[in-house]
Amino acid sequence: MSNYQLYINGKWTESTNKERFFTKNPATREILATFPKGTKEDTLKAILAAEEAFPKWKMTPAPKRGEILLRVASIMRKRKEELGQTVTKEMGKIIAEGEGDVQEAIDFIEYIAGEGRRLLGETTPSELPNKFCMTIRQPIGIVGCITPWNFPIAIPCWKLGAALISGNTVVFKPATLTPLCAAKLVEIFEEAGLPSGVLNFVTGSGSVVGQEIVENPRIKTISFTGGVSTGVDIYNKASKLLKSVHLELGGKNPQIIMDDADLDLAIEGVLFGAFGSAGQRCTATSRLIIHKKVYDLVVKKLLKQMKSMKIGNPLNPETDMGPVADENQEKKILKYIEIGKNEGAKLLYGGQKLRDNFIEPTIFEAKHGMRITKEEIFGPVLAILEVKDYEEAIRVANDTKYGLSSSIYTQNIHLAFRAIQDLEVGITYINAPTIGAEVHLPFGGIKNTGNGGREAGTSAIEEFTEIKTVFIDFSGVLQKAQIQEQ
Ligand code: TXE
Repeated sequence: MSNYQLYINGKWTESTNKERFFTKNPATREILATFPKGTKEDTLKAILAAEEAFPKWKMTPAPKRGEILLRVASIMRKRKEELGQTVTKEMGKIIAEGEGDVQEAIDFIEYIAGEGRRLLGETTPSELPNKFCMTIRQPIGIVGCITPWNFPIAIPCWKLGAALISGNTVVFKPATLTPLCAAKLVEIFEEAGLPSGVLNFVTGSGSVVGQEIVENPRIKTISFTGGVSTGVDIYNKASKLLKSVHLELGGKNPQIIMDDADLDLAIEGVLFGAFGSAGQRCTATSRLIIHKKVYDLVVKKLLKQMKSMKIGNPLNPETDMGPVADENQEKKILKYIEIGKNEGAKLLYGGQKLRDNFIEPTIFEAKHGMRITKEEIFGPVLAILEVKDYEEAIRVANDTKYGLSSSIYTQNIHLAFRAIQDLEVGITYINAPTIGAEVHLPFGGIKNTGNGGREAGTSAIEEFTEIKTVFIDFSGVLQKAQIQEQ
């Protein structure tokens, strides 16, 4: 077991606090490593280090910044197996998904490294002669990245990669459940040659380290992924300082199966979407909306498939679903299973705790409007709903306060295109599950899923850059826009 430190100004540093917390394997309860409970003073040190490093990093040509990121990706590739295992041991998702988490990070870092040779602005004609107009992108300054535990390598890389290529320096606070993945990532950035102070890493609680990141005026932008109530709290506090805040919050993602769908494909999709990572993805399928003509058949086929799902050791490649992330997740998910039963939803499959942190994949036949069809459970619990036609399917799908991902299975091209138009979300899949983001496309949602921004793709750098508009007048005379010469 290792005892990790904070990483401030290019050095692994002791906290001002001697207290430590553990990170545990949710499948075995084995303690994996210990970390300092970072303090306000530690966070301030990290912020000052980032502030000092900023001018030089900002002036480092973006393609050079990209070269360091490419080295990060290359080291991650070499260590992919070990990192994948760390994800699985620390967070509990099955090993294929653990390695997938790492691969997503590699893909994004490679993609965003190339952005160092773009960081595109616009050029446009001026309304006046001999005048040139353009926009350039500039870094914002010090940014705070606060990340969750469900993608402990990929989500930090989405944020760190985009922040760093844009020329910002960073204070990074990982989730308290998954600091080991984060620390390994920081070691990789160090090994890749990132200059001291450009990336600073402080472990500890949201209410101490997170709060200082949010409330310290030196930090200009906050990038956060996590729960809605935390996101709203951060938004309220940071907005008082006019910080820009990017929030990536939850989902209540529907998969629709129309009567003409390839049912076997749709069922394969929902199993992957609902029970992958034990349902602990913001894009997890949590509502299955089925056309009445195929409802009984879909349910029958689905339940048959469920029986062959293997729950157990997530490091075993044969396992389909591992544990949930910790005892709080377990408690919350079991509470929702009780809520479902109490509000009259019919338990079709699962519903039991198998052992500590292991919950059976669970399916309820529900009525639209029940809490299990509205609130994010963030666990392996699927609510299925019967609808009479496409219009009702869309009405039910959209009647939620979230708006992240969605999916429709149909062979009817008219319905597919209507759904693209009608589903009120940030992401729509046709004939594919609600999960499966690709890093070169924007990721994010509407309604309570966030506050309008998108991560990944070309949108990634928007979060971390300021636009400067530039006018160059080479006429040699004073020209006045909007004011007519007499
Ligand atoms: O999230 P939190 P938790 C949802 C999901 C899950 C629930 C709780 O429903 O069950 O959130 O998970 C830091 N100021 N999602 O408790 O609390 C915290 O330390 C600043 C959906 O893990 O939102 C961690 O680093 N920071 C989600 C990060 O915020 C604070 C993924 C997220 O923690 C803070 C994860 C504060 N006051 C959870 N309080 C998704 N969209 O994928 C906490 N933090």
